[in-house]
Formats: sequence, C-alpha cells, structure tokens
Amino acid sequence: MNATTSASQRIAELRQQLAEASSAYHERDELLIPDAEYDRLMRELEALEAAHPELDDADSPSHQVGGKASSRFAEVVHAVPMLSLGNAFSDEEVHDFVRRIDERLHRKQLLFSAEPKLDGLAINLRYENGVFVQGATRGDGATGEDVSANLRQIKVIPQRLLGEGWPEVLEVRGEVYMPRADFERYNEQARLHGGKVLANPRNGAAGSLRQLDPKVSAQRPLSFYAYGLGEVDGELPPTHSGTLAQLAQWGFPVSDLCQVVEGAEGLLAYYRDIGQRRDGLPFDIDGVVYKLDDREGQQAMGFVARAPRWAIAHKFPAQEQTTTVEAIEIQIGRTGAATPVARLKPVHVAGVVVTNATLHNADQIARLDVRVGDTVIVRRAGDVIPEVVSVIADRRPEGAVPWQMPRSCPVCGAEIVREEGAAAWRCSGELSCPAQRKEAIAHFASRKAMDIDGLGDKYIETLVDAGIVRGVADLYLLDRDQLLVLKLALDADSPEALASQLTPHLQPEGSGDTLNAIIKLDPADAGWRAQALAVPAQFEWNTRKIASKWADNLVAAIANSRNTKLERLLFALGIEHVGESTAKALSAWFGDLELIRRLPWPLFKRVPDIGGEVARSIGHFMDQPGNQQAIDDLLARGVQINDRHPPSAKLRADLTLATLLQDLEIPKVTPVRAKQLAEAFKTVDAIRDESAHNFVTAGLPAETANALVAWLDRDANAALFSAAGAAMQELLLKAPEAAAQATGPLEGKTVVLTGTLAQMSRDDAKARLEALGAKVAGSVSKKTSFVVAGSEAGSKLDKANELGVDVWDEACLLTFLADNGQSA
Ligand code: 5U1
Repeated sequence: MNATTSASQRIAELRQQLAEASSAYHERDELLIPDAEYDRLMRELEALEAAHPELDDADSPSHQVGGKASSRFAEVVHAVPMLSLGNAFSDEEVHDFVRRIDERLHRKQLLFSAEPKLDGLAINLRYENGVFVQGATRGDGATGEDVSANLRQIKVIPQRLLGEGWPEVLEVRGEVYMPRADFERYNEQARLHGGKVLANPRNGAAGSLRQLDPKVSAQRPLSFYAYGLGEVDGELPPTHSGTLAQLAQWGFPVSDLCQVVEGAEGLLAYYRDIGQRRDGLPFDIDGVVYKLDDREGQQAMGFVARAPRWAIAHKFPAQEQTTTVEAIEIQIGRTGAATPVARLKPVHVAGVVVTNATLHNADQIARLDVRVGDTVIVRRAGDVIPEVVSVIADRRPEGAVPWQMPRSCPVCGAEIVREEGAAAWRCSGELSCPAQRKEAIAHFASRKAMDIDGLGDKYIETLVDAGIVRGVADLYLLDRDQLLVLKLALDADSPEALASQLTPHLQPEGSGDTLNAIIKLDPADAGWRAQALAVPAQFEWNTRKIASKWADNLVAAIANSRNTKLERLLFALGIEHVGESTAKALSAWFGDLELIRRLPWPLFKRVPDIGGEVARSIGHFMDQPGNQQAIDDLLARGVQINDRHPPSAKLRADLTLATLLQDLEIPKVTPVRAKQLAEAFKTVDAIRDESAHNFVTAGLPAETANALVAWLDRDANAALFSAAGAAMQELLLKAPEAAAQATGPLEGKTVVLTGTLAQMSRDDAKARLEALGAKVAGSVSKKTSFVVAGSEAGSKLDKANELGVDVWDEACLLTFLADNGQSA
C-alpha cells in the first residue's frame, strides 16, 4: 500500500467518524466523542487534506459548519450564515493568528475583544423594529431550526428592546447555556422524582432548546449571553466592543468578562487570567474567543471556508477525554460507604494523568450502564474527583456484561448491604474492616461511647498506622510505655529529636539499635512516627519516671472504660443506625449483650422506634464474624457490663407469635393474616412444616398461603424463621421473672419521707413504696419525684418547696397505697 492509499483510507475513516459525531451532536444533541477528540480528529483530517490536495472534497466535514437542521422544527435560512471559529491550542498558534492579521493590515496597534467561550448552543435572535420575531439554532450554518417558542421562555432574552435607536432589522447572536448550579439543582430534582437526568450543562441547554413542547423547556433553567451579529439594517458602533456595550443598553445580557486587550501578549494574559478563574465561574467555558475589535479590519480580513480570519477560539485543556474501563472496583470509605471506582486506561485530562474515576454509586452505574471494556468519556474539572460522564455505546466490545455490586467487601470480606431506598451501599464489617478502623476506633473512644478521654484522632491515626491497634479491643492492650513513645513521637519534629528525647531514659546496651533505627527514619516520610512506634517493644527503659500526665490519664481512662453500661457499649460498637437512643432502648428491652448478639433481626422490631431497616442493620452487624470476634476480644480484655438485667417485662405483653410473624416481613402476611395464622397454628414449628393447602383450609387467601410457602421454601428464610421462633421462646421465658421484680407504678421514681406519719411507721411506708418500685432516698434534690411530708416536717419540706418538688401529705399516700394493693 502506498502513502496516498493509506492517507486516502485514513481520510475516509476520519470523514465518516467526524460526520457521524457532528450529526449526532447537532441533530440529536448526542455526544458521541468529547470535544477534544473531535478537535484532534478534525486537525488530523485538515492536515491530511492539506498534504493531499488531490483527495480534497467539498463535502468533507472540514468544510462544513455544523449539522443539518432537524426536521422536527421549521427551517430558518440564515440571512447571514452562522460561522464557526478556528481553534488555537497553544501560545504559538495565538501568535500566528495575530501575525496573520498584522501582516495583512499593517496597523500600529492591534486591539482585540477577548471573551469567554461558553459551552452551550449558538443561536440567532431576530428583531424587527425592536420586537423579537424569530429565534433559530445554527444548524449547518446556512439553515437552522426555528426554536422561537422555546427562546421566548428564557427570561433574560428581551422580547422588546429597551431604549431607542435600534436598527430596523437586528439579528443578535450568542450562546444559550445552563448555569452550573441550576444544572446541579435540576439533576438533583430529576433524580429525586425519577425525571430525565441531564449529562452536562451543554447537553442540558441544547436538549432543552430543542424540546417540541415549550412548557418543557420553560422548566429548564436556561440563560443567554450575546456575542455577535447577523443581519443588521441600520447603524451600529464601529467596534465589536462598542457594539456589545450598545447591545447591553438595548437589554441583552453581555458577559462582564469581555475585555479589550492589545496584541498577542494581551490575549495570552487574558487567557491565563480566565483560565485561573474558570472553576469559579457560574457556567462552563471551554476556552476564550479573540476578535479583532474594529469592524473595518474584520471586513478586510474576510473569511476562510469555515471561519472568519479575524477571530479565533483559544481552547483550554480539555476537561473531558475518552478512555477505556479496565476494571470496576469497590472502594470502602472510612465510614464504610462502598463507592464503585472505574480503573481506566491512563489518559491525560486537563493536564493530569487520570487512571481512576468515580462512578458515585451503583445507581449511577446502572443509569450509565458502564461495563468493563467500555469506552467512556471521563471528566475532570478543577479539584473535583474525575468522573465517568457517559459511555460511547457503539464502541462496546462484544460480550461486555452489566456490572453488579459485589456481595462482599474487598477489604474485609463482610457482606455489602444496601439500605432500603438509599443509593449508597455499605460494608457491614464495621469493627473488623481495616478500611473503617480509624473511624470505628475514634467513635468507640468518644465521650458518649466508651469515653476514653485524651485519645484524639492523631493518636489513633499513628497507633493504627504503626499496626499496634488493629481494632477497638486492642486499645485495652496498650501500655504506658507505648503511649509515652506515641506522645513523644507526635511532639517531636524529627526522628532525631525523638531519639534525643528518649536517650536519657533508655539503657544504652538494650536500646542502641532501636535508637539508631529511629534516627535513620526519613523525616520527609509522613509515616515516620508510626514507624518509630512500631519498635518500642525493643526499648529497655532505665527509668519509669518520665512524667507524662497525658499517658497517665489515658491509661486511667482506658482502665475506667472497662466497666461500662450496656447502652454505652452498644453505641460504641458503631452499628449503622444505632445511635445513643437506640442503644439505650436496646439495653432497656433486652438487658444483656449475650442475648443481643445472638438475636435474629426481626426480634429487634419489638422495640418501639426500631423498624426493619435498623433491625436488619443490627442483624447484619452481628452476623459478621469479625464483629463477633471484636466483641469477644473486648470481653476477654476485661470490658464488663455493669447493668446487665433480664429482658424487659414489656416484651411479655408485646411479643407474640402474631407480632413475630408480622416482624418477619413475609410477603402478603399482613397483621390480620399474621393474627389468623397464629390463632390457627399456635407455634412456629407448626407453621414451618405446613402446606399451602392447609393454610387455605385454615382460612388464609390462596395468595397469602402461596407467598408464605414460597418464602419458607428458601433455606435462609426457613433458618431465620426457626431461629426467630426459638429466640421468642427464650425471651418469653426470661421476661416474666423480670416482670415480677421490675414492674410497679413507682418504677424509676425517687421518694423522700419526712416528718412523722400517723398511720404507719417510716420503715413501713418505705417498704410499701419500694414494693411499688420506688427508690426511697434520704435527701431532697431536683431529681426527687415527690416528698411525703408527715407532721412537723422540717428542712426537707422547705427544700422541696424551694425546688418545686411535689409534696404529698399522709392522706394522699394512704390513698395511693390502697389503690395499688398496699393498704396499711
Ligand atoms: N464569545 C463568543 N463565542 N463565540 C462563538 N464569541 C463567539 N463568536 C463566534 C462563536 C461561534 O463566532 C463569530 C466570531 C463568528
């Protein structure tokens, strides 16, 4: 094959690819390839055509302006063609642009209007005698689409011009765009209400304008900036900048970023300034546009096929590029959130090599239908994490399969679970997952959890990085020496400074090697402190007297935290959805960690305010062997619960076969059906082995009977059913004992007796009050529920009055005791 044949083949390929991309973009608002790639392919085509003039063709995309007008809207033939712009990608190309003008015009001074290049849709607005009569898209530059009705919905576009002196016919050109914040807001709402999510602000603008129903486009937050002219029948200022100022006076929005600058240096300074401000602008721009400012000069420069010679677009590095997805992996965040990440074939985007891009969540993957092997468009804007924007569907390799969220955490192997109705998935290995370790330990130690005062984030970070603390239970293995070295390391500026702090306190024979190892650590390595800490076992101290109040206090705080209440420990475990009040409720209702860690999740639903989601979350947590191991380790290392008690008596009244059937969330088993089943079959065992026929015979609708049998047919459900039944029996057996000792109308009340009672002794009154659940105290405080005052009551009565505590006389007490079976 000779050079011309291969060039001709490549030219044909390029023409086809570019023509397809252009018609998809202009006629269907579809982005087949990102702009940067389109520009690159176009340049390759132009270079080949220039090198092989014999292969040139008037139909080549290099000679076209845009796409054909779509047939859905009426056609508008532009009175003056709508041109596109040539591109510059380097300083050199900007110098070339200025040089070409300079060489032709020989001016002393070249002034340019410099403007932002908005990423939207170019339109032409026609005014006759100051009234808006028609608006059209660019289409192929010669013929566009009549989108007047949609343009009338854009508030910033004047329907009538302000002021006076407008030409009889005035065509104003500019860009319709969607501000970024409006785009985000629009998509947020669309996601919430299941509407169409827009791919990016530009697609949003283009798609909105080409809605056939103007009511739809009225709901899209569109805006507009004017930047040029079409047909004009009348006088206008002689410069472009003057014209923009005039347009602003007539009511057109003109960007306040437009500036007049001089020569190539002025243009490049403008480019850099806008480039720096780009991420902070309220709209997307893909470059800046330079235009020779005086119109006479523009006319002298004229046009080449596709663009004026007096203007050029200077593009910013592309924020979007295409690449391929090599893998989709899951990243587990500090709080357990599972985020899918695309591993990409490395690609340069906006000056940085991108190898990973976030896919946000499983819903986003499903929406985009991203698959391993796909060619995708990735976007990187400012400091934002690169993201996959869309898939180029027709480049999908054969056999690419839809992606599915893995069932287990890639870090710890625990189950990955999804909350009902939520977009996010989470690793349920909370305590045992290394990815969540630091967060889990910080939460465990926090004030409302185990209250280990002094163990701040930076200490936890270093202890975990050093491998000394691998889980919450390891906190109970820390000794003072380790904490001391930790403190000294965190206070020291360098490994050398740490070594010199330690030296006087160590035996030279035993610790010389260790100190040398510390000194050799690299102070520039952020992990040097953790590395230093990884060696303290080799220290040989010659004194235990290095004062460290922090280490002493922390050792004491860790020791004190061993003796704790069940609700604190439950909260400290960091179970998803188990905050302080849920932990308190769990403790009050079940009273025993050993019970809670074994209970099937439906039983938790008996606790008021615990629904299916929270109950399942507790169940998932306890199902993970790593979490169970962490609890075992805590208990083995001396953590003790000091308020263990039998299950609440309230369970006795509330937990029945009917409520259990309801809590199991079996399809079609409504509360009424659950009651019916419980009455007919009495036990879990009887239901488990029953046939659909017998359920129907017992009066259940066939639909319910079949759903129940199908549900029980699954091994996991059958196992849950049996376990839940057994747990119910156990709870019911334990709860009545609690009921006998723990019920009474004065449960939780503190009563103080004062003065002399006529009908009974104080001891007698105390015993009766205690039998009803009260605690009888010796002094009055704000916490006192009421004071019983006999005759000659003294200071306690005064105190009660002062604090506003209720006071009962003896008659009141006697009535209350009689009403509650405690007559004198
Ligand atoms: N700001 C701006 N954008 N823009 C796009 N000015 C501008 N001018 C254009 C285009 C296509 O074209 C004329 C110079 C022909």
